[in-house]
Amino acid sequence: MLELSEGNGDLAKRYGKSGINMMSVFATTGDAPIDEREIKEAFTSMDQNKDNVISLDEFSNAPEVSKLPPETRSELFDEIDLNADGVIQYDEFRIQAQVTESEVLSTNIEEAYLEAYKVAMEDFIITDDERKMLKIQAKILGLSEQRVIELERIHNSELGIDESK
Ligand SMILES: [Ca+2]
Ligand SMILES: [Ca+2]
Repeated sequence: MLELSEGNGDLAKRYGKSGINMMSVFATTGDAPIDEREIKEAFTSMDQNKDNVISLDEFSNAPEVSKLPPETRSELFDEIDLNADGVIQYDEFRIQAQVTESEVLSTNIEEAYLEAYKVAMEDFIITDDERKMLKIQAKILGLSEQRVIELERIHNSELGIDESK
């Protein structure tokens, strides 16, 4: 009865339990950035009595939330209710959606790229083939060239590698 759907199970593996719970609450698959309109729509559909705040009952009745165990529902609710007044204001909802999205998405995507980069960098040399593989990886993950450069630089400086040629 309280089992997550199969799709959520897959995402949970990718994002971790709390990540996917939050992501599904905000009505996003995590495959594309959330925009403000989607956040507003998710909020509006949850606010059943249209008083511009979401009560715990309204929150629990939301389709994605109702799949969760009751204790998880109230944990999530408390997490979103930043000023702890017992209802979720739109600002709180939007902030949490954006924070969650950026944390969950960027952490996982960037970690996935860095995993590939670490493998390629095991011998501290990126061969042409490895560079090709990394470029494909970045493309699949939707990372910009600029971000890839930054990530590699951060990683290298953590390893104490001087990149200057
Ligand atoms: Ca309401
Ligand atoms: Ca609140």
